Amino acid sequence: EGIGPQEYTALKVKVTEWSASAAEIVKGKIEDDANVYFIPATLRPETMYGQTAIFLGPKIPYGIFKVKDKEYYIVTKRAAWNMAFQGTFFSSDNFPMTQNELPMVAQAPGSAFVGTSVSAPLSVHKTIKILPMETVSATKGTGVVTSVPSDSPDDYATITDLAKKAEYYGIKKEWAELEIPPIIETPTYGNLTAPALVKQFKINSPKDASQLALAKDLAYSEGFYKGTMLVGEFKGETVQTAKDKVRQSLIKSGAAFPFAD
Ligand code: A2H
Repeated sequence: EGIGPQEYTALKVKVTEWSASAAEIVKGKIEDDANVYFIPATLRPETMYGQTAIFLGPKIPYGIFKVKDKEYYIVTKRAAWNMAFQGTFFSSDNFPMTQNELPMVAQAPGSAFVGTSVSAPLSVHKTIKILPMETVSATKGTGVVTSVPSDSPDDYATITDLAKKAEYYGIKKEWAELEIPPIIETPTYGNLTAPALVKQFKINSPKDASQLALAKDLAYSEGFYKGTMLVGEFKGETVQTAKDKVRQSLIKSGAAFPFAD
């Protein structure tokens, strides 16, 4: 972490129904039959079966960028600019010279999209919701984070807090209470590594940064070096071998693309 560029997997999470405020924002700017995708950047593609929500920073501005005919991505402007240099959505003849030339059709804070329904590749849940996460960094990845509470202590702490204070966050409690499916078995923490660690470290809030950093390191190394897949195409294989296979499979099917930060 922090050394050299991160090689993420950028996942295409499709909008199926806009929240009321998002519907207002896209009105007249996006064709009714266009496909719009939120693009979370992840370092754990093998956990995508366990996605239960997509997190946006409520105060962070997100752009809706036209990638090609009838296809749009929602990411930070900074991420769209990075993608431009990685050939994600421009051919050489329409390459933007400045950030202002990016094909952005609308811009809104994350809060405007909360409640939007999306369909995430590989998730056991057919539909998941856009939810707010205060700790999202505007300057990392795409600014969009997919929530995998089974294996990410940050995600588990956030989803627990959202369910506890649903009214305060202006969401429906059930959006934060989708079933958490076990994805990876580890010898020390069982099949729900993140909830086990959050409990062990007595983490009560997503802002408990130092304890979460510890839990995150343990979850990552235990999962990567000792984990076994419980679901999906590579069920029974070690995480070490399955990780890149899941990634390649997502990329090959067009559900994801490589993204460096
Ligand atoms: B990971 P690194 Cl299951 N702000 O994906 C905050 N967090 C962000 C982010 C942003 N702008 N962009 C990406 N991330 C998260 C899955 C996952 C992740 C699991 C376990 C651990 C884990 C599901 N969430 O990350 O600082 C994303 O969450 C622990 C490191 O660039 C991404 O991978 O190394 C990871 O942080 C990238 O963090």
